[in-house]
Amino acid sequence: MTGDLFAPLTHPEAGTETIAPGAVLLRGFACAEAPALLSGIEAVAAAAPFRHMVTPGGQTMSVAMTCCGSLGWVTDRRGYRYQATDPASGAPWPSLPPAFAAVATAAAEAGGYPGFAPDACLINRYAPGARMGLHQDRDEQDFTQPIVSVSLGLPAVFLFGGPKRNDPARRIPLVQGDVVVWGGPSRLFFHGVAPLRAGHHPAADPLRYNLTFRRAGLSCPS
Ligand code: MD3
Ligand code: FE
Repeated sequence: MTGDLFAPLTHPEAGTETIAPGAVLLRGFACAEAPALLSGIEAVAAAAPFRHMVTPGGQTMSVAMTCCGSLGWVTDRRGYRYQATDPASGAPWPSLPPAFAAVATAAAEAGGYPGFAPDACLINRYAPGARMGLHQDRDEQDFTQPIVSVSLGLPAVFLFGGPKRNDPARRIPLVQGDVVVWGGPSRLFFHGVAPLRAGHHPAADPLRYNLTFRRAGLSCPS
């Protein structure tokens, strides 16, 4: 009964917006799954705690990160890479919580990329003031595979540039439940996140989380 009343608000296609060639914004796509996703983050962080990693240039990142899946993204003085184990413990990364893969695959399909099977999920945690400078995601092996991002907790302003670092960046506000599927020509576009503004959020006070689902290795390893 109430499900029927609210169906139009949660219907995936209702909020589908193409923001660049191959990039699709699904407003509110993961709203219903937010509690399960936040529980999943807690479970992952219990086994692989959030940490502030160091860039090859020696800067400590303001965003705290952890990973799950068969591969995790890491950075240290030696460079950026994916690896199967958590450098903090030497243990394999926790597996993807069940709710994670389901949302990523469904969102990718809604965005026009059926059959997406992520092998890595990077979990970013932003406290007020944390930011992510403009960068490309190019440590994955197959750029024909999209990246799916899910925003949780406090709102943020996403910076979305173009194929060149100097291309002007659009500012796109993202709130809890918003999902973006980045594929096709936009897959290698520069992007970042403006410094998080302080605020309160009932589900994640005072933090923002972002899940990025990736296919880091080859889809059909030979
Ligand atoms: C556009 N994270 O972890 S997700 C990252 O909100 C990262 O934490 C940001 O950038 C965050 O690498 C933004 C959105 C995103 C992810 C991958 C992209 C946008 C992208 C790849 C290509 C183009
Ligand atoms: Fe990125």
